[in-house]
Amino acid sequence: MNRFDRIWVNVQLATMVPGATDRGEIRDGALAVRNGRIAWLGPRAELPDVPAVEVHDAAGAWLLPGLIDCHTHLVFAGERSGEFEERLEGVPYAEIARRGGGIRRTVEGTRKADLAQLVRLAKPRLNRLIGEGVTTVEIKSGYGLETDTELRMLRAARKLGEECRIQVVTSFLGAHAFAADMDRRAYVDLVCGPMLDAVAAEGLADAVDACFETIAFSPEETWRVFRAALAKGLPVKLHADQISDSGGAALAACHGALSCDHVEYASEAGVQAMADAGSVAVLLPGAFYTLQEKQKPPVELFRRHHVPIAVATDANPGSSPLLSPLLAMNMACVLFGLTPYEALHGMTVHAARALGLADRGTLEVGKRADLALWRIGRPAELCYWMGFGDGLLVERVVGGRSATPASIGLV
Ligand code: DI6
Ligand code: FE
Repeated sequence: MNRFDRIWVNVQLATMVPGATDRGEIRDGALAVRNGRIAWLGPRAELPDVPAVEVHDAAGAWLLPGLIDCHTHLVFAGERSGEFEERLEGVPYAEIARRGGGIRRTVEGTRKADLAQLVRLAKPRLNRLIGEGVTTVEIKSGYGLETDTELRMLRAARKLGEECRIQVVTSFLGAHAFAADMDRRAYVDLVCGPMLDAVAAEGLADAVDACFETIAFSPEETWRVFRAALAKGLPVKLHADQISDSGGAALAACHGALSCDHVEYASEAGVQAMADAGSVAVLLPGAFYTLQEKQKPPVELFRRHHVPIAVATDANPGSSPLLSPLLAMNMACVLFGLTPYEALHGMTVHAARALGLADRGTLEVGKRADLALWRIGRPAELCYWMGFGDGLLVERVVGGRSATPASIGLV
């Protein structure tokens, strides 16, 4: 066995392997990295006698897979604090949208921003995720609602990945809302035709998302978007059953969706369909909290039908201005009743699955060496503290290379 690039010793390992004995925890362990991948892990006493370029004494800290935020709208211009005030005064989200607020307000600002501005505006938001140990982030389009801006948003997302030492997965969300200046059919024709053609031709999207709701895209319109995506070889995911049981989960599942997101109103039939399709339920407690929703997602049904549960920030200027993955996990526990370990699986192994990524999300030999080292007494602490994430992070590693915020200039 030839040399290792790095070894951590005197470290507690939380592997995040679902169903592992002792919840996948290895005390007084060691983990070795070679060529950007995990090469060995286990009890320190069993560490093979192999030379390493660097050996790090972790002083008893906990090593977990880097966090994965699998649902964000991080790229946009402007802010909507005014609507926040209106909602606090009792104006419903749908009424704000009817008045031309909501997504369309952000569309106006995003269309006016060039690529450099979109990157500059998103970077501080991304820094917050990085400061809490995120090593992979999903970023959607959806604030252009016309081809040039949708493309510019996805290019900005890719550029952020290059500049900030984080893995970025992109989702085309042209079907986020309807453009104000064309009728529904014309807009769906545009999304399924020229827009998706341009996105696919430039390789800008890793998946296609849509918003299926009574106040958004209909079943037929969503079918059209999904068929067009699958015809391009792109997997699909869906904002589903967020404010009503519209059968979104079942519709997404029958297209083999990677994930169904929000799903507060998912029915047992929809959950069963997700289980049959292997779709992940992505819970977005930041939107539930911000919109003061009352209907919680059917966590007990997801458990009973063995539907993997992921957790994400849904970072966006309207329904979820949340930029703390640790607070998202705390909310998933407190508001939705997840256990801390379910929430941790939700931002590691299940989040990877929601993005169709099998090469990350657990500490296992062969997986990407995307890691986060934490100064905590037990993994559940990551779901317990609120607003202290960057105080707990000791080191962040992307592809085997240290990428701690200070070391990459993100402070
Ligand atoms: N559901 C949401 O919570 C976001 N989009 C969606 O379909 C809201 C995005 C925004 O308000 O800007
Ligand atoms: Fe969203």
